[in-house]
Amino acid sequence: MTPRTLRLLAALSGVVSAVIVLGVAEIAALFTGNAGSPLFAVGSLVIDLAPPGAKEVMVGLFGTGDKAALLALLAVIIIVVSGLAGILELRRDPVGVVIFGAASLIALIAVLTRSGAGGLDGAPTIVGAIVGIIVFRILIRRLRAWNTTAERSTTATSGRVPDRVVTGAPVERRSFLRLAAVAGGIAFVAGAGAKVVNSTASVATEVRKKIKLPAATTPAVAVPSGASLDVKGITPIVTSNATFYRIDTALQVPAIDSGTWRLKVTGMVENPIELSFAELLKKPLEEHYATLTCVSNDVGGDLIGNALWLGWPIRELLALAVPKSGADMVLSTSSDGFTAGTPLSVLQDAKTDALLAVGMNGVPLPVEHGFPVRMVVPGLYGYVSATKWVVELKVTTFAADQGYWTPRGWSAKGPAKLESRIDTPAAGSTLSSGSGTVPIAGVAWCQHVGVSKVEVQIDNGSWQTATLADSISADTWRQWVYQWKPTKGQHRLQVRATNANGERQTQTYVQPAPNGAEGWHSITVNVS
Ligand SMILES: Nc1nc2c(c(=O)[nH]1)N[C@H]1C(S)=C(S)[C@@H](COP(=O)(O)O)O[C@H]1N2
Ligand SMILES: [Mo]
Repeated sequence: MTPRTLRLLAALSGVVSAVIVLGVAEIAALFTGNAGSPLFAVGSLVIDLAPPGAKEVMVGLFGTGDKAALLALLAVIIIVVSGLAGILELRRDPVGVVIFGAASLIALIAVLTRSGAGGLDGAPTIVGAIVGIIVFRILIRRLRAWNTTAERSTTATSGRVPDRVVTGAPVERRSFLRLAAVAGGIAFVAGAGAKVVNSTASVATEVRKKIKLPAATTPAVAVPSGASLDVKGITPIVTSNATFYRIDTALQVPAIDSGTWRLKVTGMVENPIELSFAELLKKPLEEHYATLTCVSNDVGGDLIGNALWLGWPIRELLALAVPKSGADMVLSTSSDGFTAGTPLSVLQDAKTDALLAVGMNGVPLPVEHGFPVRMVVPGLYGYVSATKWVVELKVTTFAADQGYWTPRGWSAKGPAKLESRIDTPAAGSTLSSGSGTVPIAGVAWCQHVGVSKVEVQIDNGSWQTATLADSISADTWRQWVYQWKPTKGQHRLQVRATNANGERQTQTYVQPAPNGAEGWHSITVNVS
């Protein structure tokens, strides 16, 4: 066997053993639940430890694509480290075993430091590591045996056909390859299957199907018929659950059984409260339309949606808890450890429909949007208010506590900013000048204040006032349209909005970090 082949096979032994560690752990996690999955725990730990700069690289507040990228990166690291462990173990044992042990220990720490993890959650990683390391040792031993015999047979045959019989040692070779293929193959297939089962939030999905939400005691205002403009390509006034943007740090969606869910109100309160889902559904629920935006939404971006939320006003819950004087923040915590710091005054304000929401567009919250309960606070960006899978509200102070994104470079407070967006025509599209007028249309929003005016500018022309659709409420976005008579050539279309306080959107571009993007959305179109 050439040194190169030998090294390659040693590396392969390492990688196969890593697959066994993870596969066995994943199978064991079928019994402990997803929290026991080392891959999931390490990935989540990396997300939480990522420095603010890395987050910018991995895009915004972690969209779905970033998570796939993160998992791919983890896979590469695992392959490199385990391959290296194989090579080193062959050269001098137990160096490789020590590397495997250390990596497993890191995974174990990641598992046990996850929010809500219990001691039992460490079991899959330990079982996986034990099985993987045993197979690893056997593989390396068999590889050595194969190599020794191969060397001997090479020496023995060197006088005759030196270049062809290098692989010799059929028994040793077979016993190595068989173990690597069978153990690695089984661990890979069964582990991948278990991973799928572990990551589908099946408990929550099943429980959710059986829930029947009560009707709202205070129904939402009806959507005025004039709220939706008849323009092709404009954003629908209400966003469907299926198309509603999703932003969270959860590598896998938390699966919560609403039957065992509890919300604790803690901290600076006279009466700590614990609330079950059944108790919550018995409260006088209200339904409100509200437009939710992500602070990462760039000018012209689509991290925004408008839905009908059903829930219990948070101010009523706080009134029962009775906050102590001096408190100025509510730190809400998700079951997965995410936190948001919301001004107490906003949550207590009688004019702000801040909800402990259980319903979204007429159905129980979709699992990925926070089932069974989330917060929705009109007028604030999601990262400081819209905690999904919420399990605790701690009444506290901005001086004493910070939400998840604050130490990561985002402002402690995040009121949503006035913005507007052109939906149609599409940027870069080509229109024909023969078709009379072309609608330039889109949405504008300034949650909790409202939009009073939208203007459109073509090239360097004067600003034209667009027609505003009716608004549902100040908490929701508003559609607008301007009928344009295009002339041949390339044109720049620009939009700006004015809010109900008479403040106009500022022109200077400001990037999303640390407290939301600013600037006028502009696009270029061609007219032929
Ligand atoms: N548990 C949890 N809740 C969370 C987040 C999160 O990462 N974890 N992200 C927040 C952010 S940044 C936004 S913009 C909104 C997005 O809610 P959506 O995914 O339902 O659109 O959820 C908020 N609630
Ligand atoms: Mo966000």
